[in-house]
Amino acid sequence: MSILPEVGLTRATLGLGGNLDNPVRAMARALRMLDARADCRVAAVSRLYRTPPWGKTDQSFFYNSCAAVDTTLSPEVLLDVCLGIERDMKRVRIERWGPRTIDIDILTYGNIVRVEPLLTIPHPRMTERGFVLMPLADFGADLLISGRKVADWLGEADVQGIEVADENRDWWKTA
Ligand code: PH2
Ligand code: MG
Ligand code: MG
Repeated sequence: MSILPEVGLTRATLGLGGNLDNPVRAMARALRMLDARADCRVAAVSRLYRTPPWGKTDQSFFYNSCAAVDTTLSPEVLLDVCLGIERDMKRVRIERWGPRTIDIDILTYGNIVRVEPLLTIPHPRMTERGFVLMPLADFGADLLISGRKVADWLGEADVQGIEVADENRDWWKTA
């Protein structure tokens, strides 16, 4: 990943996942839709992971990934864009933490910290989730979250059962 975004751009990181229909294709399409926008550029993408369901365990394995996006959008508008992509892709979500076709979460936005009902940054549960930390560490191991590096949070996280499903960082360009 390039060290710094261009002047005027803020680097946000996103967590993507899904476990219904074809989540890999859904994540790939979502990343391509973001990259195609004039106000967003995908600066880094993790490897692709297959992960055991977290929170609600009686459901299918997920596929997860993370991406860095350099953007001129504010956090609120970036969230709207991500929710719009979820909607365009006809996101199906049956229940909280349950099966879904695609989920796009803002993990970080520059180094801002905010707690708001609709958007808390950093993502409040990211430091406990191996399925977020492991892909994020592929390009953001030194990123600080609440004063600690992603790599350090990852060292304490439960990563049991998480597997790399595709080593190729360009998986999203073709899937
Ligand atoms: N997302 C959830 C709940 N549980 N488990 C895995 N493995 N991956 C996810 O993306 C995931 C989850 C709610 O957003
Ligand atoms: Mg989520
Ligand atoms: Mg979400």
